[in-house]
This record gives sequence, structure tokens and C-alpha cells, in this order.
Amino acid sequence: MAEQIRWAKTHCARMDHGGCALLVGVLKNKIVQVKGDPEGYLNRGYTCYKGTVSAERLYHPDRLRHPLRRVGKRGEGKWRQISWEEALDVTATSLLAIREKYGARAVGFGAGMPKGLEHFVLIRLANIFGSPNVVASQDVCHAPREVTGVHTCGFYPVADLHNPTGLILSWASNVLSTSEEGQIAGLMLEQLKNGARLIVVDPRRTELAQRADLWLQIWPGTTQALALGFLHVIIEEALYDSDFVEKYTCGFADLARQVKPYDPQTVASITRISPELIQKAARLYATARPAALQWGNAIEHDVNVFDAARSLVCLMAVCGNLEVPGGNINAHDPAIQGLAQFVRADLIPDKRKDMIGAFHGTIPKMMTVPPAYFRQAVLDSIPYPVRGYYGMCTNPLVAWADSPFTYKALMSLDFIAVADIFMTPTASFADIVFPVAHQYEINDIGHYGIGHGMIVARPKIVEPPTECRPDIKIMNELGKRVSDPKLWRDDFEEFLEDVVKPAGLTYAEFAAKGYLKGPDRFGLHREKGFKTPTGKVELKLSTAEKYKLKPVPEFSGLPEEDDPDYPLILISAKSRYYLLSSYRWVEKLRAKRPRPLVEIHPETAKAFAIAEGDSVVISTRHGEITQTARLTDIVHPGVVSAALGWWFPESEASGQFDWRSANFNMLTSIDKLGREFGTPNIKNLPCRIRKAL
Ligand SMILES: Nc1nc2c(c(=O)[nH]1)N[C@H]1C(S)=C(S)[C@@H](COP(=O)(O)OP(=O)(O)OC[C@H]3O[C@@H](n4cnc5c(=O)[nH]c(N)nc54)[C@H](O)[C@@H]3O)O[C@H]1N2
Ligand SMILES: Nc1nc2c(c(=O)[nH]1)N[C@H]1C(S)=C(S)[C@@H](COP(=O)(O)OP(=O)(O)OC[C@H]3O[C@@H](n4cnc5c(=O)[nH]c(N)nc54)[C@H](O)[C@@H]3O)O[C@H]1N2
Ligand code: SF4
Ligand SMILES: [Mo]
Repeated sequence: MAEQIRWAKTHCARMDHGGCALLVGVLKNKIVQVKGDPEGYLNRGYTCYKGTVSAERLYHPDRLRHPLRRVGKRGEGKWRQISWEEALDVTATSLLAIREKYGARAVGFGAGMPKGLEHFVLIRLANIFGSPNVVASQDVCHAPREVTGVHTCGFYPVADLHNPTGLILSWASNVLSTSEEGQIAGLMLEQLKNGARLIVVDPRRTELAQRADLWLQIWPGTTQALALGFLHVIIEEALYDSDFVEKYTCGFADLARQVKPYDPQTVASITRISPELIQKAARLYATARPAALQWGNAIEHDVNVFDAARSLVCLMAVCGNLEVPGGNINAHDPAIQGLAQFVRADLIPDKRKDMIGAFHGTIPKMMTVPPAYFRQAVLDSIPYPVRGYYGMCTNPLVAWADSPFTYKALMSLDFIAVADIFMTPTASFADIVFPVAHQYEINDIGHYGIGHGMIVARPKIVEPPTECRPDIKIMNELGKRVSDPKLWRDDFEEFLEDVVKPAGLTYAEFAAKGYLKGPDRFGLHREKGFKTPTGKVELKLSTAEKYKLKPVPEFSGLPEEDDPDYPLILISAKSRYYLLSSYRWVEKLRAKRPRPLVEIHPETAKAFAIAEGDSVVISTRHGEITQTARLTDIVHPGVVSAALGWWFPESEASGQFDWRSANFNMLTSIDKLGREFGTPNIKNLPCRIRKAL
């Protein structure tokens, strides 16, 4: 009799922040089908294309299947297969030798976008090893929004897409493509179906913008100006929530004074949105109560991110949209283990003072090291030498601004270990490469520490290839070799048990439930105030002087000056088919988007004699790359939007899989950095284009 497909439940992961509940069909330890689970809390049956083909990642013939040790020169792409014992021993010995010579802080522990529980085990490993330097992409992702929120109102205000809302203001966010941080596209679509109004602030006429009541085609990099313009209208016309402002905010008079010059005409000249539209949108947002501001990652991509994030929290606050259902909420965690305890923050009390970022004056509560500063430490020993790197779930050569600078830093390190599912441009530099067991092959927990008040279960469904191991297991074994083994576990899966134990659950029971959500607690400020030094939402920051921060948000100009040699402005958006630099090797994804596409307005293309499908050279002051022209009027004629994260797995390891020719970060630099988060200008850059010969 033919064997039946076994159906198992889990949640999608590692293709974005994850979250869709899935039904996974298995035949003889092989996943044969993936579909959305209609009972899913975040998705109710929805999946995107990436989700449905997600199991293809496990079955690529070139997947990493054995630990590797470099045999040629660094970056030459020559390897020898070794045992797990050897891989772990060499890594441990090398990291300990660096610690002996330069101190623990000379090892950087690297992660990228948080993909699962291993992100926090990595922080634990760094803490126990004694290094304050966890290096991650938080300079351009999440931290600016979360940390600015915490300084301004005491929490990370996330758009509540679960309770009915009157209006969604989608600002620099494109959840229909990205489902960012578990804000799954299906949730947004359901709100719209139920009658929520929609305003989209985006330089590109996205699918979401096409469905919007109002679309504001903002000039890139002018978020602060537009937000201050909204506040101008709202304050002038007394549309704000005066009761909330009076009782729960401080510095309103200062903010009102600050926004005075930002009248619709002035703001129109900066943002290139008509004054009428600015007024209309501001009025709609202010009067729609409740309104949810879905603020996206794209506000975090230039040196002015602190002002941008501050101005948006002020906007939420004065309109009375903080801590109300359908507004921007403090998403309380369920009863799970606290982050600080999980990562053993107690073992490294001086972390904040000692980390590389602190030397550069990054804002308190920014707990990862900006990659710009990390590389300066590696290359110039500023503020002290860094010689070793353990990286997992990340591909810095492509993901960090200024790729040639990353190349230099990676070439200069004494020791590099990388854990990945596939050989990548970054892994091709490593001394040791660890092959990981991946989604569907490991028990995992999603959304821990992301600030959306929930965790989701990602139970294992199939066995991994014999020699592929979960990241958590690798770090548990490495931990035992570089620190007191008592701080590690006999069974690495105890880390999963730790997280859910305070809820009175075992991991198996949690997996059967599927997810845990914290209690809905709205309006807590009415009893307890806000968790800021003044107990109020600080429209004017009480800590400004102490931390050398701007007290009220301002627009201090574009992130880069205009340059007649580079007459266009370059932006980017995440692709719906890939996760940043990942998975170009998954055939079903590659078939959907075989080449990097640069979006150019047809008029602009005509002016530069570029036709659809032409190879186009895009140059900035820092470099040039080639991508394929897509002519579309979704972008402004003065703006081009290029693809991110490109490298070519079909190319040679010895050339780092062609990390240069199409990689967006060849065009970016770290010449200018926002002080608070060490953020470089990774878009909103003057550029020019020409047809490739
Ligand atoms: N110019 C420019 N640069 C950007 C951005 C931008 O918009 N513009 N976006 C930035 C943002 S928001 C982010 S978050 C970063 C992302 O930067 P990264 O997180 O570094 O990049 P990714 O491509 O998401 O993931 C890197 C690697 O993780 C591996 N991986 C996947 N799953 C696993 C796993 O289970 N275990 C291990 N060990 N590895 C795994 C993938 O194979 C891939 O090689 O990039 C930033 N860089
Ligand atoms: N499919 C897919 N999903 C992903 C990812 C991925 O790579 N692919 N990456 C994941 C990660 S790490 C993150 S951080 C999130 C990011 O997800 P999002 O927050 O949705 O961010 P982006 O796609 O970078 O940009 C969102 C929108 O901002 C617009 N934009 C660009 N510049 C500006 C500007 O100056 N002002 C304004 N107002 N808008 C601007 C872009 O046109 C785009 O439509 O997505 C996650 N999900
Ligand atoms: S939207 Fe994200 S979580 Fe949902 S199926 Fe797609 S990749 Fe997976
Ligand atoms: Mo991100």
C-alpha cells in the first residue's frame, strides 16, 4: 500500500521574521508540500510564495553537509572536510588564544536579522565568554524604532493589527511584501476588508499604495519633515487629543514651537507632496481614532533616523493613539523567561560601558555593536583590537554598508568561524564553516525578543542530514569548550524548555498550543504613567542633555547633499522573493527573480536611452554596480530603486561568488554615521545611471 502523507503543524521561519502557521506534508522524512494553516493566529491560512516553497532550502544538492576547514589562503575557497570534534576544537582554541592575548572583547559575535532562538543563545555565548561585542544589523533594523520608542514613551509602540482600527498609516513599510516582524500581510488585508482607511507614505506606488485612500509619494529621506508637517497641521487645527496631551505628555509647548515653521507649503517643498495632500492626510490620521501607525524599516536607513523615529512617536502620542486597541501598543509578553536572564546579562555587568559602540557614544539601550564601528576596531584597533569573529545567520559581506570595507576587515581578522546552511560570500572567508540544521529540522521558538508580545512554536518535522546540527547545539558545545561547562546544558534543547517554563509548559506542550500571546493590557499609563524618567511621554526628552540627544525632533536636511554629477536619488525595498542576501540558490525563488532589477521611471529611462531589460550601470560617489532595467512608473522620475542582497551562488568561491557586480552595498559607505545608532546612509543616495556597454 502506498505510504500516506503525514501532516504536521509548525510556523514558517527564516524567510522573513516568520509567523505564518503552516501545515507541512511529509513522506518518508521528506517534506513534499507546505500550505497555510487556516487556524493560524497570525495568518489564518495565508502564506506568501516564499512560504510555500520554503522546504526547497533543505534539499539543494550543494547545501553545506559537513564541517569544513580552510586549506588555502583566506578567501581562496579551498576546503577540507573535517569532523565535528575538530571543527569545535579548532574554533575553541582559536577564540581562547585571542582572548588570552587581547582580552575577551577582541572577539566579535555576529548575527544578522534575528531568525530564531539561536540569536539569543549567541548573545549568551558572548556574555559568558566575556565579550560585550555582539555585532548585528540593528544599526539599520529595529533598534532605532524600539530604542527611540523606549526613550520617548517607555516601550516599543507597535501597530496593533489584531483589534479593529479606523485607519492604518503605513509609513516606509510594505507588509504585503515583507510581513515585517510578524505583521503578516493577511492581517493588514483583513483590516482593510473590515473597513479600515489606509494612508501610505512611500516613494514607490506599491500594491498597498494602490489600495490606499491616500498615497503620499514622499521624497526619500524626508520622513521627519513630513511628520513635523503633520504635527503642524494637527496642532494648528487643534485636532490633537488634548486630554491625553495634558495628562500624559511633557514638552508639548516645545514641540508646538518646533513644528511652527513646518507649514504645509514648506513641507511640500521638502517632501514634494502637495500641501493639500499633507493637510488631508494629517487631518485623516488625527481624526480616525484609533489609528495604527505601521512604521517600517525604511525610516532606519539614513543618518537622521533618530529624528525620524522620534517625530513619528510624537505623532502617535499627540493623537492619543498610544496604548489603545487598534493604535500603537505596548505588546506585553506572555509569562516566559525574561531576555536578560536567558542571555545571562548578569555575567557581564560592564557590557554597556565596554562595548565598541559605547566608545562612539551610541544611545543607551542600543545593545549591539554597529557594523561600521566593528570594522574600524578590526582594521584600526579603535577603540581596541578585535581579532576574532564567530558569525551565524548573517552574511556581512553583502548585508553591511560599504562591502569593500567589509572585505578588508574579514581579510584582516586572525580567525573567523561561520555557521550557515549554504556557502556564502562571507562564509568563503572562514577558517571553519559549520553546516547547520535548518527550519523544519530543528525545534525552535520564533519572535522571542522581537517586542510584539508573542512567541510562536516551530517544532521539528524532519530529521536533518546526518552531519548538520542546530546552531543552538553548536554554540552549546562551543560554550562548554570556551567557558565553565556548568553554564551550558547536557541537552541543548533545555534552552527551549527554559523559555516556556514560566508559562507552566514544556516545549512539547507549547508546540501543541502553537503560540503564546501576552495579555492585552491597554491604557496602563492611566494607572502607572509611562516608563520614562518623567513618567510621561517625553515629546521633549528629559534625558537630552545627559545623553547628548536632540530634545525635540527636527529636520536637519537631506542625508546627503545634492550633487549635480549624481542627479538621481537611489533607494531600495526588500524583494518579495528573497530574504535580504539569502536563498539566491533556491531554484523556485530564483526562477521568479533570476536577476536583480532596478526600477526606473520610463521618462528617465528614455532620457538615458535605457530600454526594458537592458543592463544598467548604477553609480554613486562610492562605487558602481550593474542591474537589469525594469521600467515602471511606480517610482518618481527622479528616483531609482535598486535590488538588495545580490551575489551569485553559481559563481566561483574563490571570487566570493561575485560579491561585487550587483551588490547594492558596493554603492554605500560609512563616511557619515548617525551617532545614536551608528547608522550609515544605505539609501537616499545621489546616483546616476547609464546603459551598460
Ligand atoms: N543597503 C542595504 N543594506 C541592508 C539593508 C537594506 O535595506 N539596504 N537591510 C538591512 C537589514 S534590515 C537587515 S536585518 C540586514 C540583514 O542581514 P543578514 O541577516 O546578515 O542577511 P540575511 O541575508 O538575512 O541572512 C544571512 C544568512 O543567514 C543564513 N541563514 C538562514 N537561516 C539560518 C540558520 O538557521 N542558521 C544559520 N547559521 N544561518 C542561517 C542565510 O543562508 C544567509 O546566508 O541587512 C541590512 N542591510
Ligand atoms: N520578502 C522579504 N521579506 C522581508 C525581508 C526581505 O528581505 N524580503 N526582510 C525582513 C527584514 S530584515 C526587515 S527589516 C523587514 C523590512 O520590511 P519593511 O519595513 O516593509 O521595509 P522595506 O521593504 O525595506 O521598505 C518598505 C517600503 O519603504 C519604502 N521606502 C524606501 N525609502 C523610503 C523613504 O525614504 N521614506 C519612506 N516613507 N518610505 C521609503 C520602500 O519603497 C518600501 O516599499 O522585512 C522583513 N521581511
Ligand atoms: S509571509 Fe513570511 S511567515 Fe508568512 S509564509 Fe511568507 S515568508 Fe513565511
Ligand atoms: Mo531587518
